[in-house]
Amino acid sequence: MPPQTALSSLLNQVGQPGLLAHWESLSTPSQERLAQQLTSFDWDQIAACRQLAAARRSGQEAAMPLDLSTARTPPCHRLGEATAAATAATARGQKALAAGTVGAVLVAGGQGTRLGFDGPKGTFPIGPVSKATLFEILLGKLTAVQRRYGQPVPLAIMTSTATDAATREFLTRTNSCGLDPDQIFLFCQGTLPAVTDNADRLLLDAPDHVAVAPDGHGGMLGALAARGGLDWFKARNCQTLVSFQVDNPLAMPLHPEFLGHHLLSDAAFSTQVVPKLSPEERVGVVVEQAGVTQVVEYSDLSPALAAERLADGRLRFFAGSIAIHAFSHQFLEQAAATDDSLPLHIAHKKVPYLNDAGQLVEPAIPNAYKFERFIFDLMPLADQVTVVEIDPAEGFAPLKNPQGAPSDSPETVHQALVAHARRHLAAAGMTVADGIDVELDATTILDDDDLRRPAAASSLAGNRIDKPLVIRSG
Ligand code: UD2
Repeated sequence: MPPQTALSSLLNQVGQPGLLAHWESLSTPSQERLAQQLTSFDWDQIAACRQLAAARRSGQEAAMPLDLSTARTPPCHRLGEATAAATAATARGQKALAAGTVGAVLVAGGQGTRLGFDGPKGTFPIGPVSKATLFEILLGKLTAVQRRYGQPVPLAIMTSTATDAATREFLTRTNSCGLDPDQIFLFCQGTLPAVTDNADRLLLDAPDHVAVAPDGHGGMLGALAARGGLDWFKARNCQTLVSFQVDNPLAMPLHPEFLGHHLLSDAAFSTQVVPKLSPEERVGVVVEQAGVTQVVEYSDLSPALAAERLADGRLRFFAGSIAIHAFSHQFLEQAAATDDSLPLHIAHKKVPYLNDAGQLVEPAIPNAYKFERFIFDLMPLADQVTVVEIDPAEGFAPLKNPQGAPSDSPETVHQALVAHARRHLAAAGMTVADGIDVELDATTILDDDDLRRPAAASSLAGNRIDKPLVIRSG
């Protein structure tokens, strides 16, 4: 532990002497905990956070809204169309999967706060019949890919300080949801301290701890690089990496046609979008302006711009990002080697803090700024960006809100999963009685081809399902 004088002089230098307010009353382990945290901070980065907070406070930052006057929605491939380009893309994606050159990154650092769930979101049970968790469904899809193509898909899972221990415990308990533990690289994202809304101070949330928050899913880039994840993928010959979010059990990150469009266009960055139908949908939009493609987050789009429509009735900015991105490994490596390749985003939040009397205050209104990085901000750095539009009924059912909410709730996700299963079973010639929940087993059913395999058919009597059932393939 550095001597107190060294810590005091560091904190004086960076204008935060108040962080040692309780030092004298701390036990030695607590002093060590605080000293460790203070010396691990990147104070240059914190200075950048404070500058951004000052700009937000003085209105300068907000005074520079995005000028999207000449922006448009970029051209999109449509997944599943019967075209020669789609056939070629599918073949290319399948080749990459069979060669084992594709890796995946699952961002699972968020807590289930909005969902009202106490635990990592990935451990939320969502399988309509099996009650399988989000992790089991999403990791199960990698098992299905391996069964089909004969190669494992190396998977990095990003946790945060809030979800890391519980996620590790869950993976141990579930035998890594059926994956080989060597196939998984678990890493914890970084944090950034909150800054008071006068842009002045960091806050203590315990006498021996500065209030910090996860640094956003963009933290994936720095943390993957710093913890050796990019090298880990390289050692496994993963030339393409696909990132996806833990809250979407319908996600199709390894869809061969998506991968194929990415590879055939030689893109550094490709992304899946769904048609945004109403201006209120909480998805960022992919826009192109002056040759640069980027995601504009929903909160950064003015209501008027979000509501503008094209002559054909679609929204002007209709390419809703669902946060499934493919990158070339080389592109991520280059971006990770460049300081500040991802900008900071700022949000005004309620952050509990210790007052001068040492009592914990839970503020009723926002009192501080939190900072995050978004992985999609790498898009403008890519020479070639490829956008692939998917049908949301096939690949997007996000779980964000608690039971009873009108959208993105356990009920709406349940409905979407059951409707998806019923549609595919019908296409395979099976009928499901009205009101019956059915589920396609993620680990054995990759696509309709698996529904034609004998074990699936033999689990049904006369091709009719009249009780809740998980359909498995042989
Ligand atoms: C995100 C996208 C939005 C749209 C939507 C689709 C952003 C800023 N917005 O909105 O444009 O694509 O998803 O569902 O990305 N996470 C971490 N660490 C963090 C923060 C988040 O791992 O520090 C993970 C989290 O576990 C989740 C994902 O990132 O898997 C998205 O986070 P969110 O639910 O806060 O994003 P949301 O719904 O505002």
